[in-house]
Amino acid sequence: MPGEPQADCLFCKIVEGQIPATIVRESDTTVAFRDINPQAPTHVLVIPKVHYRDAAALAAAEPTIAADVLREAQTVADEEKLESYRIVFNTGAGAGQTVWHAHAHVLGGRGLEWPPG
Ligand code: IU
Repeated sequence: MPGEPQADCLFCKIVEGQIPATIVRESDTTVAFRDINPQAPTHVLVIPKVHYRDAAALAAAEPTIAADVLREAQTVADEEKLESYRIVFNTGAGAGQTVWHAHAHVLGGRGLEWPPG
């Protein structure tokens, strides 16, 4: 069922505390944790607790929770004292998405080029 935990989803396991993660924030609807393979001095992922395969599916089904993810990502940027930063939702394999549970990347602490690769 859309939104239900998926047995084979690592991010659902992080939500349920079944695998460890360095959690920096948690709300009723979201969890934020440090990326295991950071691409910048600050690299935090913000995920909804509900399972949707990508940001588009989350926004369509649960727009309020999608807004929660964005607000939490902004709060992470504030707490990390990032002056310039990027909040990214890689959506689809061609855009580099590798984990099929919606997530926002919060990247900062170094110069970020535009356009991204
Ligand atoms: P992507 O946008 O789907 O490519 O991002 C997935 C991210 O999840 C990527 O940056 C991984 O390093 C990160 N990640 C993680 O932090 N912890 C994990 O257990 C796994 C992936 I699997």
